[in-house]
Amino acid sequence: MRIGITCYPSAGGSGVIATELGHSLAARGHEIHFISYSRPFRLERRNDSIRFHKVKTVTYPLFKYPPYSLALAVSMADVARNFHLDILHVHYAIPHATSAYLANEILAPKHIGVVTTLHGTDITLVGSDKTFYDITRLSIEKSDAVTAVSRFLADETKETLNVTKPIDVIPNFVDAGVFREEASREMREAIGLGEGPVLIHISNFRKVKNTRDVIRLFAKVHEQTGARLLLVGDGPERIPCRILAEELGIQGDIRFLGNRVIVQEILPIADALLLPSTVESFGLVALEAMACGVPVIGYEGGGLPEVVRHGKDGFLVPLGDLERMIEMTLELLQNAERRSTMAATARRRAIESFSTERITALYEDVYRRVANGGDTGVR
Ligand code: GMT
Repeated sequence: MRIGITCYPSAGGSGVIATELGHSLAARGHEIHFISYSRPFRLERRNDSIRFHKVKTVTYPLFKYPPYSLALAVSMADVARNFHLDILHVHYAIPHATSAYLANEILAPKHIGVVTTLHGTDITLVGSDKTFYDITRLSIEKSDAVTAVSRFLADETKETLNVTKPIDVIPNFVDAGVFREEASREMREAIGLGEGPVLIHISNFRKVKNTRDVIRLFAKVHEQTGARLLLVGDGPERIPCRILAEELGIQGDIRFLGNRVIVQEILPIADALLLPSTVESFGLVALEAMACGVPVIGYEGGGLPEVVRHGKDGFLVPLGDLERMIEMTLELLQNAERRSTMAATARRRAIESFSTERITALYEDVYRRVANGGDTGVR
């Protein structure tokens, strides 16, 4: 098939999944066209059947906000027409599903099948906000198929946006050949870690990630175990975290590593991943950690329990119960046997339930269903 994919190209789970799906579909013989304002950060130049189409916006003194969504709609229609796309798969509802809807209005009476994948914050934070509510709902209803990365997110979308459209649950995936258990001694040394346990947190340091809980937890756990903490990523909460670490006198045992594209080199060094988000629709980083044999410790809300099974692949505690999270982290770090059983179980689950091949096949089923379901495909 000829498939157009639109996603946010910057670092983030939805962009990672869209890009890896593109790689995987291309490897299975499909022709892939990425359409976005810049090249997705993990998009490799390794496959001739993947092309990138840059959306150009114009600036004009009248435009306080350049209308990217409109330029994207025009690019989508252009690419669909010129490359005879069968499917347009958009990741993140806002504004991508809306642009796809407009692209079809441009192409009418022809119609290209639109598959919208919901990733989380497009519904739980942004889409349900009054400003975008109506347009998010409309764009979802107008998609030919809608998928969500967890059952939690599918239910949440139906409930908060009053959506009637059926939503397929297709979980995220990980390449367990890339995310592996072997930790590199050199990397450990390069980061300046001595012996002893290591905790890791990876995120975009937004409020929803509760990164200050990571620092508070670490202060207690460090006291009893001498552990080190790796913080990967950047965002608005990074400086407040630094300040808090200084106040608690633990800044010397924390490595702020900033944004890293190749997290698979760092993840296996850790003994546990801390993910105390208020809500994660899925928690892709948790799955990546599991593939590396790193148990996950987090709050039990949202879609995280669909990925991490409490007591098997890690520990999930009630939202806000930091004391319990500290206890669980200590239990894990102080019990080598328990940790290694969990590590093996977590990796096995990542391979068996969330493999790239298995999940790509689920998306292919949706594409086929949409492409065969009526007047779809631009010829
Ligand atoms: O977590 C973020 O703020 C980024 C966001 C994104 O769109 O990249 O992540 C969402 O999509 C990921 C990929 O499906 C999920 O793994 C994350 O759980 C989800 N984030 C939230 O629900 C907060």
